[in-house]
Amino acid sequence: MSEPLLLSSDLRAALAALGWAPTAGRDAIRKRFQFADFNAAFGFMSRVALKAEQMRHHPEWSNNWNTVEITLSTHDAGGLTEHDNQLARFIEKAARISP
Ligand code: H2B
Repeated sequence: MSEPLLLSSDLRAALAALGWAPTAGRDAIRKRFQFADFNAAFGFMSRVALKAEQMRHHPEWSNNWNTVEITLSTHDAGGLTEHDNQLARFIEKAARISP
């Protein structure tokens, strides 16, 4: 399977407008999400985990009580691709429905 092309600057700008910041030293984006409590944070992670497994595209992430930090990049392509754009958009929706 060939990897998708690296993401266009327009899509990168759109993700930046949603709060996804470029990371230093590699072609990836990151964002911190905060929830009411651990239950909400873990519920959010569960929804994202199921989607990631379905997509076979997995976030690099960490959780500390009500906070989830997520980095997205396509390892096989060595940078940001449409997979990251799709997963970031799903993550935005999942964050909106998590209390
Ligand atoms: N996730 C991410 N973020 N990037 C990848 O390149 C990637 C992945 N590759 N999840 C997938 C798994 C691949 O290793 C398996 C074999 O599908």
